[in-house]
Amino acid sequence: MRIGLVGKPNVGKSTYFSAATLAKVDIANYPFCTIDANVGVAFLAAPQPCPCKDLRQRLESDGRLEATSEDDPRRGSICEPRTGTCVGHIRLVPTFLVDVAGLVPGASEGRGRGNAFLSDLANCDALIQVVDAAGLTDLEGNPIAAVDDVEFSLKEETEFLTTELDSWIYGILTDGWSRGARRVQAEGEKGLTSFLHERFTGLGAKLSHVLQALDGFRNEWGNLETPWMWPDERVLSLASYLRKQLFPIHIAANKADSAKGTPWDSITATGLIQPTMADMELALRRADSGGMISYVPGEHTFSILDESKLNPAQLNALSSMKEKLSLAKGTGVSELLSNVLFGALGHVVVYPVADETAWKDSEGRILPDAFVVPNGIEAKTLAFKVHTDLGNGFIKAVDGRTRRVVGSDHECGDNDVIKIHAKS
Ligand SMILES: Nc1nc2c(ncn2[C@@H]2O[C@H](COP(=O)(O)OP(=O)(O)OP(=O)(O)O)[C@@H](O)[C@H]2O)c(=O)[nH]1
Ligand SMILES: [Mg+2]
Repeated sequence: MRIGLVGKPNVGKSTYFSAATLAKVDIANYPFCTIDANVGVAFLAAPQPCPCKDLRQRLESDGRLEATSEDDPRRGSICEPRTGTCVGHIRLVPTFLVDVAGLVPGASEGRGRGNAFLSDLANCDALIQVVDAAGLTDLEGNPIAAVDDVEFSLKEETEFLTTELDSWIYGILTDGWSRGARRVQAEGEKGLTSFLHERFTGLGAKLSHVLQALDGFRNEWGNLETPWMWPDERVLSLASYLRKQLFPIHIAANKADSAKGTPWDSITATGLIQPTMADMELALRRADSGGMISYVPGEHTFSILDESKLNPAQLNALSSMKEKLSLAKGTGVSELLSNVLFGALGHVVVYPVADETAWKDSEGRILPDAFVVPNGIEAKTLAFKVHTDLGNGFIKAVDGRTRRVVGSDHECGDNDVIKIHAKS
């Protein structure tokens, strides 16, 4: 899974990226600070408690494990994650995040960094547009004292991104359009569907995306015959329907700490809208990894570990952050990522194991892997994700909770523990 952070320059994309991945990247109050896209891994809490919670209960009631001791640093977790961590049965699972260079109006015609960064978005499953809810920058990202009308600037900011993406898709579409039109002439509607599917597979298009886009497009414009006669306006509209399917856009109304009121309420978007304070999230995570505070991303407060080690200025800064954090009910950074991944994209977490009873892999590690996959993924597709050999040799799977044997088309759901049997 890959989530792209996009938007005009100087809104806080790199700050958001750095806060979520703890990667060191350039952050500065001027436009085009980021030139090449940064790619990193963000760890997010799985929607449900790790299955090691159920496993612990089972082992405890069988008398094979002592109850969790008060001073257990892992607060009861007994799994051994290969990537990510699990404390108190909160399992952190990975997702890729891409921090893209700032986009300016005209990017699809090559302004700013032009098509280069549009292609950085090509493999993203969803986009988060970071916008400046405080109105401290103009449309090109130059710092200004304050915009006159934040609601208007937010409207401009969100509209320009969809316009740029639409024209980018339009460019790809018109590039081979006459060939596409000829296929419709020869094969009818199916020709159009397969032409679009082929044209946009490079951008991650699935057949379902194309069919859904065509559904909406047909409702607005009527039948799909004679595309060679369509005016530009109609082709552009098709581009827009495709864009909505390929790149659903969610909004991070960033710099919420410096915003007056709640201007994000005026944003109209098809996706999620979440006020965020990327700057604060970054400061809190750094203070946590530096041992100054204890902060769990997503929570509405934090605790200072040893007040005697801090000077009055640091204590003051922390107390003001604490107040803002509790007022805003968190920084919104990981909340939005989780809502995009598990809510909007409908993904779930599945735990493949080699031993369906002990929930271990072949080396005896408890629940080592957590896969983020589409809800309802079929057992055989999951097998391929774990290892090509498991997919190719797939015989059957066993549900680790019910111990029922299931077939290749069994649909896996959230928090499932699955053993896959394959020919070796
Ligand atoms: N007040 C406030 N400032 C923020 C917040 N997040 C980021 N900033 C500031 O906004 C400025 C731009 O941050 P960057 O992360 O470099 O922005 P960007 O969108 O990556 O910019 P480009 O790479 O130039 O496109 C920096 O001065 C940040 O400290 C926030 O939540 N609140
Ligand atoms: Mg940047």
